[in-house]
Amino acid sequence: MKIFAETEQGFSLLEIMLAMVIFMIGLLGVIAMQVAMVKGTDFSAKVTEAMTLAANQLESLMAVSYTDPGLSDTDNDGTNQDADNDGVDDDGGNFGLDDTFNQADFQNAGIGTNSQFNVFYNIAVDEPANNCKTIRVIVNWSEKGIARQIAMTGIRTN
Ligand SMILES: [Ca+2]
Ligand SMILES: [Ca+2]
Ligand SMILES: [Ca+2]
Repeated sequence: MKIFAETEQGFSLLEIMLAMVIFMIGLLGVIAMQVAMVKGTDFSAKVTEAMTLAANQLESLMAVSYTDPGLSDTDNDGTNQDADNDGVDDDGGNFGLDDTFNQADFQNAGIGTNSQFNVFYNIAVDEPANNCKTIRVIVNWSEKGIARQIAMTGIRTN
């Protein structure tokens, strides 16, 4: 009887340690989940800001006059690149539309929250058809050392 009473009384050290380990594992799981959620919201906030920056840039370029200096192919890699008029860049490029940094027609580096976004845009003249300009806005930023980029394209008619 006394033996029964002793075994039923409380938890053994092993049981307590086991319970603590299970609790810790559970806690770590919760922490990991929260970290992942914070990372997720942080990333989507950046994507949202990048898309807003791109949309604003594109919107202002859609609003200016067709001959505005801001709508020029400054380095000329998006003009007269399609002599056979098939919509494909004859020298195998992409009318310079995907260019960033010094290769881009325009750049506005270090803007937005923490100056972490770079906005670029390129103009292809008479693409995809004559009297049209293709405008591609690219926004890039670095996410924990990984380069991220979004792009938005618009077509202006004369
Ligand atoms: Ca260009
Ligand atoms: Ca071509
Ligand atoms: Ca270029």
